Amino acid sequence: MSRIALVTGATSGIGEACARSLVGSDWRVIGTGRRAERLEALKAELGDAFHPAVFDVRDEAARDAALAALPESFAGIDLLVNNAGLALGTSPAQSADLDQWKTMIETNVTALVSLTHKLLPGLIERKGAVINLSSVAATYPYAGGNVYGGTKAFVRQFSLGLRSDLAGTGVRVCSIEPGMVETEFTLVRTSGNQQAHDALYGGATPMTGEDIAETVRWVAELPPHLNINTLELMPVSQSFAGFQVARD
Ligand code: NDP
Ligand code: 8X3
Repeated sequence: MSRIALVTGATSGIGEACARSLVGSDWRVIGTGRRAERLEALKAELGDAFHPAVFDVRDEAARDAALAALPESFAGIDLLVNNAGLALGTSPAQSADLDQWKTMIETNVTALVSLTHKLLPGLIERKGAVINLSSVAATYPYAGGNVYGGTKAFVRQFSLGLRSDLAGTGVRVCSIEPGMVETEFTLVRTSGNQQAHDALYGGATPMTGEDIAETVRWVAELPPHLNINTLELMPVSQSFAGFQVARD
């Protein structure tokens, strides 16, 4: 019998690619997101192995109703892929929009820990796995990354803390930390600025959602005695820059 994965944020980018990759590898996938029509299109493409669950991850009541309504064939989640997330804005902290900061924290941190808390008992029962989408922004600060980087550092450290708490349960936890992946990420971050999207990814050969999805699938399918704690990836075109110095 195939295993069951819940992938948050399956309407676009990395999560959508994860749904395809996992179904292609004989998983049954519950894919979540707010855009129902995107999930319905995936259902039409992937068939009975895919179950669409439409909810905002910040809305615990809607989430719980969707989980309670899972068909029998999707009950018993073995793998949680905490992928739904976003960056909003690139302004320095001193001119950033506080509401955008709150939305990032509510989505990338609060909703992620809440869903994880909800599913942990079942994951322990089934010796399952949690794969969290952090980012290189967790480790390498950059101008305008402020709260986004903070949320992703939380995701990384939460993942490591989970590993520690789950010792002896057989549950695996991995923090996946990608650099530049061409998805809708920059359009969301810049409120739909196509020029910003094109300028960031143009000529850079960024990673794709499929690249990250293959990594997620690989981590999920490792033998049960192996755990990848953290996994950082970048396109070859991306690397590190030096410190900045403000001068008089
Ligand atoms: P996309 O914008 O393409 O996809 C984001 C997904 O998150 C969508 O499916 C969206 O669904 C979902 N989502 C966002 N907010 C909510 C919400 N409130 N409720 C439910 N679903 C939500 O971006 P990516 O695929 O690039 O991002 C996926 C993850 O990867 C994020 O956590 C991001 O931080 C991380 N990441 C991305 C990198 C990149 O360079 N692209 C690099 C490193 C990490 P919908 O809008 O339909 O609700
Ligand atoms: C997304 C990668 O470098 O834009 O997490 O923060 S970055």
